[in-house]
Amino acid sequence: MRVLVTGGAGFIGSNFVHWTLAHRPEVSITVLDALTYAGNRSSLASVEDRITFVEGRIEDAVVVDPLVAEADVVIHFAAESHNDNSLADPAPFIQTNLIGTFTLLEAVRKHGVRYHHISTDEVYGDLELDDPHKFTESTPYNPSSPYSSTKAGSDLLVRAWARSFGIHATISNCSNNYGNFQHVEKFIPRQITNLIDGVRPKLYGAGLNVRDWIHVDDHNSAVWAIIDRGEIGRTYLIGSDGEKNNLDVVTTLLRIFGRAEDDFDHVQDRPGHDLRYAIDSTPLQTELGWTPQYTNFEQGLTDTVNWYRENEAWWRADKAATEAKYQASAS
Ligand code: NAD
Ligand code: TDX
Repeated sequence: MRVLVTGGAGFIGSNFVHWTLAHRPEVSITVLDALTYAGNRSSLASVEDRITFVEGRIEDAVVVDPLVAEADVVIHFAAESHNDNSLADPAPFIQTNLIGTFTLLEAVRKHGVRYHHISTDEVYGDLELDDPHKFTESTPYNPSSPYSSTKAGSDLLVRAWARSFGIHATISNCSNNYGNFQHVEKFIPRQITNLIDGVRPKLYGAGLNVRDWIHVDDHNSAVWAIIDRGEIGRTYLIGSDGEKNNLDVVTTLLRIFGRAEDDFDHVQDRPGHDLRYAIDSTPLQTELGWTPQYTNFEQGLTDTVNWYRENEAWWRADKAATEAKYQASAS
């Protein structure tokens, strides 16, 4: 099987490449990635000789068309992925998440190639803290930010191309991922690298916002379950019952670092900050037989802390630039 992985130099895409090479030796992988600020070629350094890497943009039909033509499956991870950046400048989100997805869809339509679309639970908006319902595949779309609205728009393009043109597509909407190779702009690696540098973690607002954390390897094993056994045309929600509020995550990290549990700063809240996400992944578990492997969040977090401690060369160059960006948007 030949797979085209867009965004394979990013956080989840690079983990997908490593997971696939470890578990699916029959698969040959081509990565298409623009190496934006979020793409890091060194995330693939240990497997460079086992994959084909193409540097290019998903909006570029001239690049995309021949790569799709020679693939059996396209797995589309590439995106502008950070909410805070989308508030500072939405333009790249429109370009990559909407125009880029459109370009890929046109190519899979032309060449009749199977397509899997990676998306987020943020398309459903947010839940009250005491809402007994979680997101399901029939929850109405209600995105809040420029990031989540462009992801919602890209999902709707996929649904329309499946219905109108009969492309063979599936969609997955996953909750917040954590693990190795995540950019230091994101919540967990930002706080881990702050703590390594002796800087206090930064919590937006009161820290009561809830995210449904899943280890990136569990996300990627679910993606393979959908590619292998998913029903064409369906949307699957991926989550592993990992709801935690941000304050709990910060205090767990402080404990792992042996620091006092109040050794953090409250900083200005994110505008429009979604309160809570929660996924019901029952169909994935009962119909496709998927089960998450990382059920102990504190252990998964400890492993992730150790990875950032041991791989400072991977993140150090991005840290100062990322903090400068946060500093500029706060002033
Ligand atoms: P990321 O920002 O770490 O990586 C994105 C990758 O896409 C980078 O390598 C970047 O260079 C590449 N890219 C960006 N624009 C491109 C373009 N125009 N053409 C080609 N390549 C381009 O993102 P991530 O966190 O790994 O997220 C991957 C996917 O998973 C996204 O679609 C995101 O919406 C989705 N998702 C993420 C999470 C999460 O918690 N991170 C949760 C659910 C879904
Ligand atoms: O410094 C911080 N302090 C803080 O309290 C940062 C960067 C974040 N936060 C909060 C905001 C959120 O409630 O932590 C939570 C997680 O923030 P992010 O890591 O920015 O993730 P989120 O906005 O929830 O979106 C993530 O999950 C869904 C990914 O970035 C998306 O790509 C994915 O779709």
